[in-house]
Amino acid sequence: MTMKVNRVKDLEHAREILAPVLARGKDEEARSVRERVSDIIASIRSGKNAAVLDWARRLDGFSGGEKDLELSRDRAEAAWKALTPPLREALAYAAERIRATHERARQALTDLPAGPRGGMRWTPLDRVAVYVPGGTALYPSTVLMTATVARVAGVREISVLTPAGPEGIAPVVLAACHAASVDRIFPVGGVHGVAALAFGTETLPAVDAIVGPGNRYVAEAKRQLYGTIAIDMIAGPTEVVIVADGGAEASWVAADLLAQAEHDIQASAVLLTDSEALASAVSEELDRQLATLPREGIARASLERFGAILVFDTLDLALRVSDLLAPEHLELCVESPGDLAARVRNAGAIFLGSGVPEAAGDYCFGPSHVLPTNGTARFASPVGIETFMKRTSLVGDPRGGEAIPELDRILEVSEILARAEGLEGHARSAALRRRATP
Ligand code: HSO
Ligand code: ZN
Repeated sequence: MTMKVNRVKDLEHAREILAPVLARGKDEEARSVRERVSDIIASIRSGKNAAVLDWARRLDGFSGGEKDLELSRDRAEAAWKALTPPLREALAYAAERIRATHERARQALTDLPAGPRGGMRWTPLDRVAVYVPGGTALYPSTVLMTATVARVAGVREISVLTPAGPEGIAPVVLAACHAASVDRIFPVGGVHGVAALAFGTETLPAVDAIVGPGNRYVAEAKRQLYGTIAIDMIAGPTEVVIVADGGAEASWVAADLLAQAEHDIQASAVLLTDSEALASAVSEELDRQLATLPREGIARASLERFGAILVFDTLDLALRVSDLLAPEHLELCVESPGDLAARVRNAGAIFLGSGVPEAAGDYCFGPSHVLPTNGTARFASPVGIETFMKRTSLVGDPRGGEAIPELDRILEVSEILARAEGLEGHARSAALRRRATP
């Protein structure tokens, strides 16, 4: 049996069993990754295009020259036209749903007009790059789940950055760039790609933000470059927690755990339930379904290290453990998911009820699939409209000082506090206005 069923009595016990999941991604290799990443960043900063090409050839098997560091949008359009109609329509459908969901979010993000108490205004970023990972799977869905959102936010120039081996970018990824109306496409990835777009080179423009998932090197590059650029988050390997009651369908639950585990050997899939019968049935189903899964090897390796099945006396305890893990995805396969969802504090995305699996959220339900991982849902949010926008504060009133009822007191308080801080220049600046105010 790939996954054994653990009967768990309390939070401490759950913590022990989940220790490998809780420690995931925080290992000793981190230091060597940091150093390697900072070396590559330094080389791109000084070497620009030549250094980008050098790393792309060495690490990705890139076969082009300097002029191939950017692909024309015609290539994306041609890839789009060459798709089979069902695939083309599926991408268009997904893009449209994602657009519509974020359009609603955009409308909900309102400015606070300037007035006597100040205001706040949202402005889109000017240039944004989205990172689309390479590796053993293709991620056209990630193009849609980032670039479409940036478009709705009003970003002027959206680039896609993705590693390209000797064959170049996969046609379906290029087609997704067309579906998301991406402006510029750069067939470079890795630390070298991220650094190139952070600093700018002869060919690649410096951007304001780099958004999207990547491997640990890419995540570390984003961490080191934060400040030169904005980033969405420092993403780790993907994960799911499923909270299920005795009424859940074991084959569905097992399928959802495998859908997560097949991503990556570092992925984590955890079932928390109050039903021993469901737990055993899921464990058996996992073996049955694994036998025919094309990515069986990856899924099995992930489950063996970062998979777990825990049975509790109550779903209440299950929810507390879920909050402790703060999962990227939380599926609530229970009878009344709304009630449980209301009690969840930490999760990137909550999937309400068995009918909508994470897979639907991954591809087309609406909200972005780029979510906080590795426990960061304690404090971080999914990619959304705000990722691609910034807020500007407005101080003062557009109608002038007379419209501000307490202006004299505001100036007086500023003066007093300035003197308390030993900043006479500030105090005088405020005092001058006081004298001028009738
Ligand atoms: N589950 C991944 C997203 C994805 N799944 C893309 C399939 N394609 C992280 O949320
Ligand atoms: Zn997925």
